[in-house]
Amino acid sequence: MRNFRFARQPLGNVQCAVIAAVLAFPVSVCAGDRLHEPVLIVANERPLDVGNTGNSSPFVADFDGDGIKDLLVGQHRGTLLRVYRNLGSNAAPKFGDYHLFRDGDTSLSPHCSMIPQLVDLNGDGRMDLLTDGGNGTIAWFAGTEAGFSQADRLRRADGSAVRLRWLFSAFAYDWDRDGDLDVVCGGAPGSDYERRVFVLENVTTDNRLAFAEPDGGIELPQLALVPVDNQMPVVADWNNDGADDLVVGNQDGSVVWYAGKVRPEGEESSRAFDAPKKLVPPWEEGGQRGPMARICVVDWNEDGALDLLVGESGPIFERKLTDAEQQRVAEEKQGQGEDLRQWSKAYQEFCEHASASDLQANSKDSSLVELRETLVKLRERIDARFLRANDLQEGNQQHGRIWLFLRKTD
Ligand SMILES: [Ca+2]
Ligand SMILES: [Ca+2]
Ligand SMILES: [Ca+2]
Ligand SMILES: [Ca+2]
Repeated sequence: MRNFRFARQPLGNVQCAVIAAVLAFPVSVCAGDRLHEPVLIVANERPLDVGNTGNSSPFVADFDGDGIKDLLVGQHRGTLLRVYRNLGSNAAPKFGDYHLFRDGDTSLSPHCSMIPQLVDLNGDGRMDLLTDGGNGTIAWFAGTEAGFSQADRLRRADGSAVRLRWLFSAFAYDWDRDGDLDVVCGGAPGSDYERRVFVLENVTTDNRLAFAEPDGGIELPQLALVPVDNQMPVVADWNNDGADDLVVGNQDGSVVWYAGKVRPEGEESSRAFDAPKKLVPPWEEGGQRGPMARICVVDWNEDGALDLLVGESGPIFERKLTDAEQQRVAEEKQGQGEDLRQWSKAYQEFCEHASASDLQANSKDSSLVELRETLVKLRERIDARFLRANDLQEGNQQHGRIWLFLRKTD
């Protein structure tokens, strides 16, 4: 991931346009005294909104490797991940249409939320994608020359999948400072790690990515003072004092900051944190912004100070599709019909061929293997079309917008 913190440029026209566009949407959210009032991220000249069941989860990174940061937005429904390529610049991002990560991948559990982090998890020089994997697992897609591989689960040293009861979120960071990426997790209610942040240590050996059992949980001062459930911790040096801090998004829509204590020179002490400070207040009934603060800490406007992007599971609204979206739905439905016809033809051929051939020799029959592969590919394409069409529905839905809290620098 590129570091966007150090270039200093003034607010560009696009940023001003974002703020201007948002003035049309009255905002009643109070920010902490070091943050500006929030504005909504805009795509195609209207507020970006994943709709459906909301649960928007932002992450900023250079997805396509052109040196300009892009915006990834995970959502819950259909485990979809939107990729908005930045059509502007690093200091003044601008977004239009999105495409879906892996074009509507169906290899993940339908019960997981996409909470994306683009990071080189296995240290091979290519960006990988880390996300919630559903059912207490953590999924990752290894970056490859051609894009990304199918999802795999994070695994223990014995090869079994890491599975943690009611895990909520995962963020890769070298927590123990030994040069490899560990995974900092937030717990969900009802779990052993409720209201806790815990770490899975990277114990990779012989290039086989592996993680240890969770530690006992990080003792955070006054954690109980904030109504934290479903925490989403990220590690960042929020106050730029050289010590890693924890910035934690919470189910109630609040975001809190635990400043890391600066270690004395040369001392390898464990991590310690100051009492939390509230960066963003909880959501309010009847307010503009919803709960479920999934967060990304990034210097959005390249002024040298870290800013905050916050997703939501927002208020209900009636979604209407644009002409372009209606056109896409029609295309997906037509394509699905064609794919289904091809699938049933291939299936018939497969059955005829299989019954005529020696069962023992089936596995070596190259035309049968080919037919089987065709069937699998068609099935994947049909499922992906279904996901994409399902994402474009009208009617009452929850907002899933992205709120930008810019840092005050004066
Ligand atoms: Ca990698
Ligand atoms: Ca480590
Ligand atoms: Ca710090
Ligand atoms: Ca900034």
